[in-house]
Amino acid sequence: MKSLKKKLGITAILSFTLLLAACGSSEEGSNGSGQETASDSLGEALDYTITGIEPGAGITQLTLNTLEEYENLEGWTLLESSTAGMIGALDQAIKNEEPIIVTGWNPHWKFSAYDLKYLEDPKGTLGGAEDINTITRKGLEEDMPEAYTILDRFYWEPEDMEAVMYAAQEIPFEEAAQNWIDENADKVSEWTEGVEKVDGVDIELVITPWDTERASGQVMKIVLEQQGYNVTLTPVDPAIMFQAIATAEGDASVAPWLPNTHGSFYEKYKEDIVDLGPNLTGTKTGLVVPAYMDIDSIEDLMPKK
Ligand code: PBE
Repeated sequence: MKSLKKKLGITAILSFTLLLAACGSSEEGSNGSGQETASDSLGEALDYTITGIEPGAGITQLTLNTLEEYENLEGWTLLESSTAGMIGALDQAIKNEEPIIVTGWNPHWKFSAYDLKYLEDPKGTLGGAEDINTITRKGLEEDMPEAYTILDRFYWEPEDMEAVMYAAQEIPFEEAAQNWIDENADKVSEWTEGVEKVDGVDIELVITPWDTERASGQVMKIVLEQQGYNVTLTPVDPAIMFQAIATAEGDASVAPWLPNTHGSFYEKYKEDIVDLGPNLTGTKTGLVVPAYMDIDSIEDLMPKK
């Protein structure tokens, strides 16, 4: 798919070369102690490696916890790289019909580009099904009641977010968000109805750097600009995002994935932020594999020999 190719920049190609180099060739055969199962050879084929994304992502920490919690994942490692690197490796594995296990989430276009499935997570150490919440700094309600009201009302569906994300594969996020707002004036007016306009008040939105939040962040930026605000949108790692809101360096965020993916940051800062609840429900994070792989659960994986 053309748009996919566009997304794979130099980083993806580089990471991907490294991944291939790291993988080596895997031999089918005896393990020396008798029978070798399909699961054993899967581990060998993958070099006992899960292909991950950015070190600062919530899902990276959850996956490291997962490697600790499941005894059968003894000897497995997480290869941290970038979202583009993960997608490059996934794309290449699927082209070659090879196995791969990635840290994945939705909404994400990889689920419409490829036939993928989540591995069952009986211990529940990965995110599972969760929400994206809106948080603000303390005092925002008093200082900027108009923005606070809009942020508090902001709620949309996964299909809305996906519409912006998918459009943004071909056009800039700003444009994709503006088009969505133009086409969904009724939804937007539910958030802004009766709210007074302001005259050039500065507000700082803090988001994370993934497409899901680039979509929601851009939409909220434009909605607040139409209301008269000067909006800055700053993408940072999840840990910094929570810290920025807790220390009032930033005013609000529409990006926390809760209760699990960003749960540890939330616990750390919950006394110092205001949680306005979900702006979207129905996200998911977990380990993701191509549907052709003959494995359904994390527990099907075998420890390294
Ligand atoms: N994600 C997408 C992020 C949140 C949004 C799942 C890659 C994370 O793991 O922090």
